[in-house]
Amino acid sequence: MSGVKINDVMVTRAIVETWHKKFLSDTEVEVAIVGAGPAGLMAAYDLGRSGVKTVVFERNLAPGGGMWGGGFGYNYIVIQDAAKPILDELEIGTELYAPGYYTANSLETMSTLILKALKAGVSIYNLIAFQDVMLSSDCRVCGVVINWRPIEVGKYHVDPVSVGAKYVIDATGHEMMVINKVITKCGLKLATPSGKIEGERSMNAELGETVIMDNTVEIAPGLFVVGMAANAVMGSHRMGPIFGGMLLSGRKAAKDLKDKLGGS
Ligand code: 48H
Repeated sequence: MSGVKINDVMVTRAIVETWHKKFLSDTEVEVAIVGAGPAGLMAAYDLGRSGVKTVVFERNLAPGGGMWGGGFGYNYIVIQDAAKPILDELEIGTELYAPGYYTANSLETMSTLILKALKAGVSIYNLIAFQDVMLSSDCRVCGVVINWRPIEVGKYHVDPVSVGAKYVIDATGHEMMVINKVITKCGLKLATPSGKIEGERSMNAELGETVIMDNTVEIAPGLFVVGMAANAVMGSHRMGPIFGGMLLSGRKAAKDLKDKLGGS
């Protein structure tokens, strides 16, 4: 083979220095998104392409959340009319199954979302777990506290680090990890009927998909909620493997945030 001889140590230095440089530039961002599922990545893509400095923290090795497995482990998802234009815009193939029901390959859909978000300038950090929020003295969420996922899994006593953000998005799906933290540790009142977590309701895709946009709100000062977490916190229904609402919810949060950031 021609060209420069490969030096093993140079490979190490290239990776470590490049990662550190990137991470240092991401310690203060406009929007920090916790969870790289479809809702979080959709929001990330829209924010990134609008020039909003956006970072995504995902605890798993692979971003993608619950989309890879489609429904029942069959790697296809269903999309309804309202969200079809998003797949067209992203050049993701769809097939009309019946009026109002499109199928899309879950691998194509998710890999496209990841790629589009990255190409839009979003930083995605995998293997990083959200552990806590940063709270300002006037009780506003103003960043995230993170640690390496293997440290969390190993239950090692290693203190986490903080990343500042003007806004944080809880995109952690059914688990609502960020919201749970602000409820238990910050005592913040949520923008829900009771001020607390209402809790997810059983399957009803029609109802679940109808209300998800209304449920996509600033749920506590500085904290937005998208996707399945939005329905879970508001006491709305789950919807199974129809994914249009996840994408529409991510897009709505990005729009609301762009309006807020533009105005601030
Ligand atoms: C870092 C974390 C942490 C943490 C979790 O579950 P997701 O795919 O979420 P959504 O809302 O984009 O999509 C929901 C959809 O996948 C789904 O489950 C549906 C439609 N269900 C309907 C039904 O009836 O069941 O992604 C959330 C992501 C995952 O990748 C997690 O690993 C990640 O968040 N995450 N990342 N730190 N502490 N907790």
